[in-house]
Amino acid sequence: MAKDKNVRTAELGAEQVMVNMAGIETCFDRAGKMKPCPIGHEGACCKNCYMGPCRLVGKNAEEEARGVCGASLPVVAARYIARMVAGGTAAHGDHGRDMVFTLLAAAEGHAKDFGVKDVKKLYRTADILGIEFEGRQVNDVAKDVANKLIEDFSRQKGEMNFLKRAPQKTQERWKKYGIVPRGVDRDTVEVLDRTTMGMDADPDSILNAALKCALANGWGGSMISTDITDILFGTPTPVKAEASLGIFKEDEVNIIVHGHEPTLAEMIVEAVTEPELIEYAKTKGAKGINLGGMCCTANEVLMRHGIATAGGFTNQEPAIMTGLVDAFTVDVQCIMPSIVDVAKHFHTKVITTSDKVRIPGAQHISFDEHIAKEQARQIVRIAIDNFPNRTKKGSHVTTKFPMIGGFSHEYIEYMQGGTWRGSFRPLNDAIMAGRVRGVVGLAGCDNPRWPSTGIHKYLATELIKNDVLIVSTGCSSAACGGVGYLTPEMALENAGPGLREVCEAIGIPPILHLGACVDNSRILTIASAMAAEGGLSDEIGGMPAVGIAPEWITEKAVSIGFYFAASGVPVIFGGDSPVIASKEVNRIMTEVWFERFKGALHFEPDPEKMLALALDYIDKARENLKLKKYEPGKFGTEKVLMDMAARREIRGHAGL
Ligand code: SF4
Ligand code: MSK
Repeated sequence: MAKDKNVRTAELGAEQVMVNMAGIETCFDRAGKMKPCPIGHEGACCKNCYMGPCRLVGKNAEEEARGVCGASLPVVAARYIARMVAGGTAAHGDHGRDMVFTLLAAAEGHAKDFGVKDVKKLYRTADILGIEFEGRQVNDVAKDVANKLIEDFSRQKGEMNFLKRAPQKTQERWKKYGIVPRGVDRDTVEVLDRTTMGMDADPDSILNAALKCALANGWGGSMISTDITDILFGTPTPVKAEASLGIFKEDEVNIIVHGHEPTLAEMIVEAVTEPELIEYAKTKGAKGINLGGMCCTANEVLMRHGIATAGGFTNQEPAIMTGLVDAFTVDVQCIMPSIVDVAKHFHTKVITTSDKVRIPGAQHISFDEHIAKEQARQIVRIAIDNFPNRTKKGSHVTTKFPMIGGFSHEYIEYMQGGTWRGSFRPLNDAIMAGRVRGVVGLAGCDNPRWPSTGIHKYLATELIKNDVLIVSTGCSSAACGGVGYLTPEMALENAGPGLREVCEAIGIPPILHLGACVDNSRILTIASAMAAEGGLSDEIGGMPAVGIAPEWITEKAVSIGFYFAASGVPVIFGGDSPVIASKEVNRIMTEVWFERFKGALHFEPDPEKMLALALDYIDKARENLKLKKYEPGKFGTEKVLMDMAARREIRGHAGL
C-alpha cells in the first residue's frame, strides 16, 4: 500500500472539504509542520525528574547510556510506555466511574431523566456479581450493582469483580505472573509510583505492572462502562445509519455530539424529537433538527439509535468546515482544542459540557445529571437560535454511505441461533472448518500522520478477502463506515468465499461494528464465550484471533493494546514503536509476553507487513489447534476436535 503524500484522508468527503477550504488550518497541516523530536519519538527521552530531561542516545545506548540518576535505556523506555498505559486506564476508568455513578443516581431517584432501560442486562450483571435479583425492585438491584462496581475503582486488596468472566486458564496465567488487578485507581497509582525517579529499575517488572494496570481497564473500567451503558440506555441490536460528512442537512439545524460519554448525548437524542423544539426550529426557518455524532459519542448513539456519524477523530475539524454545524457539543476525550479556532471562521458554537474539559473560546454548560434533559434542551435551543446565523461559507459535501451498526456481544450470540439456542457454536464451527480463517479486532484511532483512515480501509479490504471476520470499534468503525464498508453488500462484493457464505447465511456484514473504544471489552467477552464453547482454544490465548490498531494515537489505545496482550491476543499497532530505541523492551512485549500470555504487542509501520503478521498469527494458531489448514474456497465439513494428547502438547508448549 503506497503512501500518497497528496491525500490526507481516505474519506472522500473530508478530503473534498479540506481542498475546498484550503487556508483553514487542520491537524493535517500541523502534522506536516510539526516534526516529532527524534529522541522522544523513539522513547529514549526521560523527563521524570528535574535532573533531566535525559536523552539516552549514542552508540550502544541500549547497554551503555544512563540518565543522571543511572536509569538505563530499557528502563526509560519501559517507564514511558507504562505511563501511557496508566493515562489510558485513567481515562477509560473515569468514564466507567461516571457511568456507574449515573446508574446509582438514577436508582436512588436523584437523576430523574435516567433509569434502567435493559432490565435483563441488569439481572445478568447482578448474577455475575453474585447479587440477588429475583423478586426485588429493579432500582434496589441497580443500587447494589452500582455499589458493587464502585468497589472496583477504590479496592486496595483482592481482585476486580469481572476478572472471573475470563476463561479459567487465562485467569491462571494472570495469577502465575502476578498481574491480577485490584482496582482501577490502585493499579494506576502504582504504575505512576513505580515509574517515578528512583523506583523500579527492571523493565520487565515495570511492564508487568503496566499489564496489570491495563487489565484494570479492559476487565474493569471499560467493561463496567459497556455494561452500565447497556443497562441505562439499552443493549444494542443491529440498526441502520449513515456515515461521513454528507450527513449534514442544509435546511435543518445540525447538532454534533462528540467525545465519549453518552449520558448527555442520550438526552439530546430525545430532545431533538420533542415537538416543541421542532416547532421552535421551524420558527427560525429550519425544516427540522438533525443530530449527528463524532468519534465515540457517535458510536454510542449510533449503536442504540441509528444516529448518523460524521466520522472519527480527524473529521472533527472538516465537520465544522462544512459550515453547516450550528452547535458542536463535546464531552470528554479526543477533542481537539483547535475546533474553537476552526469554528471562528464560521457561525458554529462549540459547547463544552464536562468540567474535566474546558476550552477557552467555547461556551461551557456544566453537565449535571440531575437536570440532564433540561440541559439537553438548552443545547438544542442554542443550536436553533444559531441557525439563522448560518452563512454560505463552508464546503457542503454530499458524500455519505449507508451502514449497519449495533452488534453487541449479546446480539452476536443471538444471531447464531435465536433466543433459546443462541451460542458461539456456529462461529467456532465455521473457524474449525476453515470457512472463517480467523477473527481480527480492528480498532483504534485515525491518525493525520498517515493518509488518515486509509490503513483501516486497506486492512479491512484485505482481511475480509482472506476470509477473516472483523469486529470493529472506535474510530476504526467510523473509518470503515465512512467508506461504505459496514454493509452486508460488502461481504457479497469483497469477502472471500467462506466468509461470504457465513455472512450470507446469517445476514450480517463481514465487519461487525461493536461500538465505542470502551466496547473493546465486548471483544473480551466474545473471546471468552468462544473459549467456553469448545473446539478452539480453551483460553483466550491461542485463538486464531488478532487485534490491530493501525493508526493508533492515544494513551487509551496503548492501554487497550496491553490488556489484549495480557489476555492472550497478539496485537499489532501501526507506526513505529514509541519505544523503538530499546530492543529489550520490544523483545519483552513480543517474545516474553507471547511465552507467558500467548499475547504480544508489535509495532509495524508497513501496512502490508501488518497484514502478513496478522495472517501468520492466525494460521499458526490454527496449526497449533490442529484445525483444518486454511485454503480459500475449500472447507472441511467435519469438526476436528482435539484429543487429550494434542491438548497436553499445547499446554507443554506454553509452559503450563
Ligand atoms: Fe534523567 Fe533519571 Fe531524572 Fe529520568 S529520572 S530525567 S533518567 S535523572
Ligand atoms: S475516539 S481513542 S481517536 S479510536 Fe474513541 Fe477515536 Fe482513538 Fe479517540
